Amino acid sequence: MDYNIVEKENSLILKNMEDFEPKHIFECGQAFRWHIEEDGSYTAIHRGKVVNVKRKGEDIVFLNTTRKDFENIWFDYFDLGRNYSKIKKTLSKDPILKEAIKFGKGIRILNQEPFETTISFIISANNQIPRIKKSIDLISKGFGEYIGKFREQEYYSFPTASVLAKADEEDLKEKYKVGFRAKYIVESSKIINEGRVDLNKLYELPSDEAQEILMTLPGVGPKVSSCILLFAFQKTDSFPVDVWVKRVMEYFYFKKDTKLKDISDFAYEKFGPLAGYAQQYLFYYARELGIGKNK
Ligand code: 8HG
Repeated sequence: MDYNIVEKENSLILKNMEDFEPKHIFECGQAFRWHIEEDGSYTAIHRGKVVNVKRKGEDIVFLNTTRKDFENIWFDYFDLGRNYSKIKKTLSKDPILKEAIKFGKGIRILNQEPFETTISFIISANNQIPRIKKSIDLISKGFGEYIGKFREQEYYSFPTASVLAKADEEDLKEKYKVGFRAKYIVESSKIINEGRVDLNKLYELPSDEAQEILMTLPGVGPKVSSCILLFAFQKTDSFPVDVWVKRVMEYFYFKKDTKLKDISDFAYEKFGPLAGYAQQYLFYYARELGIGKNK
């Protein structure tokens, strides 16, 4: 991706960034570890670093970081090596996607940490985004390491598998509000910690093989694994179908109740390796506008 970066006092400025909207990136459903500030900027935490991001006219301003961290960490996290204009152009051939993209035009799919993403989406099953965010926040404060303060808010890293493997299930249920998912969190952490599942291996595998391995973890089914594949491993052909995606797909394409598997097969046929992006524009569009909710 072509961009022009300028360093100014305590900030880095990416000039003329079209396909980058902090609100769309953080609020489109893919991530839970961000905080909206009074000035409308977003503060996020990733790999033990805290960054603040804001749109200012045509530019994107990064605060609380260095050029080195931008190049080593944030470039990859924000998927800046990818040409979203091209993705949007291809997907916009479909008239429904064209509208969804207009709505969420600045979405980028973040490259999040595998273990954190796995546990986060185990927590997401039959859950609501504000509650998912709350549990992840509590877990980080309770089990993670203190990283630092930004604008009076304290930030903690997400704990490692070895730490969560030793967590008490009852404690997770009561104090961290994860309900029935407590045992899945502890069991999956144990399996990962003992190396019975090696998350780092999944980067190199094709989506279906990586998915099969993820689904050996307790609490990880087709939907949860599709989210992990897309949000941590860049498997962009992955098309997670949750309630919102089901609704929006039925509303616009099927006009009738349709099985989850039929929806994801259809999406893969239609969008191929861009299915994951299509899903994200659709999820955000459906959830923000309540599409298909009262059919
Ligand atoms: O980005 C997401 N895509 C899909 N398809 N599902 C998601 C995303 N984010 C997210 O939290 N979910 C799921 O939707 C988890 C939970 O089942 C529900 C919350 O609205």
